[in-house]
Amino acid sequence: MSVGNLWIPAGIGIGSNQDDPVGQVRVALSALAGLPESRLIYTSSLYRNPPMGPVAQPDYVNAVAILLTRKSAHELLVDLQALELAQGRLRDAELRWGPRCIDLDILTYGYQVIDEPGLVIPHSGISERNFVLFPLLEICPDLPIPGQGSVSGLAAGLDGTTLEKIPVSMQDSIQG
Ligand code: A4P
Ligand code: MG
Repeated sequence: MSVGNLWIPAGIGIGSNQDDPVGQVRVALSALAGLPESRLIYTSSLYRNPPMGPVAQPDYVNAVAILLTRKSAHELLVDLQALELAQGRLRDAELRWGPRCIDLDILTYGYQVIDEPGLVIPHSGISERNFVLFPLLEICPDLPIPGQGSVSGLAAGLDGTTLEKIPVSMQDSIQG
């Protein structure tokens, strides 16, 4: 169900560690800019960083974006999964926490808190993920993470030194 004329700010997390991650993240940012009933208003830099979690895998490239959207959170999730599919993500063949060509997560959706089997907002683990909070800090430090505080407050408790900002000038000339 759309939310009528209301434009809701939504934080989107973008990650890739397969098949030219820098290129994958850039394609995803362009695709987000083309979503119907949504407007891409901010994008962070791209950050290379080591994989989090139990699976040994290549480094990730992560970024975040802020959309204004008239879609409901559930509709937005459908849109993001369609973009993942269009970029060649084969979810069924993947390991949980394993490598992927593109992962698009809803980090926040306005002030909403949703805890359902197929949709958890704010995205679980946000408070421990430097690759989410530092890119958010770059573009919207005051963004509220409902129930948890602000981006700047949460980022203050994390180490950002494992994140390497990828200069725009390098993005055309490097792979992976
Ligand atoms: N789902 C529930 N809530 C949400 C939400 N807020 N946004 C459901 C998006 N999806 C949400 O997701 C599995 C299910 O989560 C979906 O069907 C949806 O209904 P998925 O994308 O198919 O599977 P996944 O990617 O394995 O799960 P998830 O939760 O996105 O994985 P994580 O936790 O993001 O782990 N290390 C670094 N440095 N950077 C990374 O980006 N990513 C992962 C993946 C591991 N390590 C990483 C990174
Ligand atoms: Mg995901």
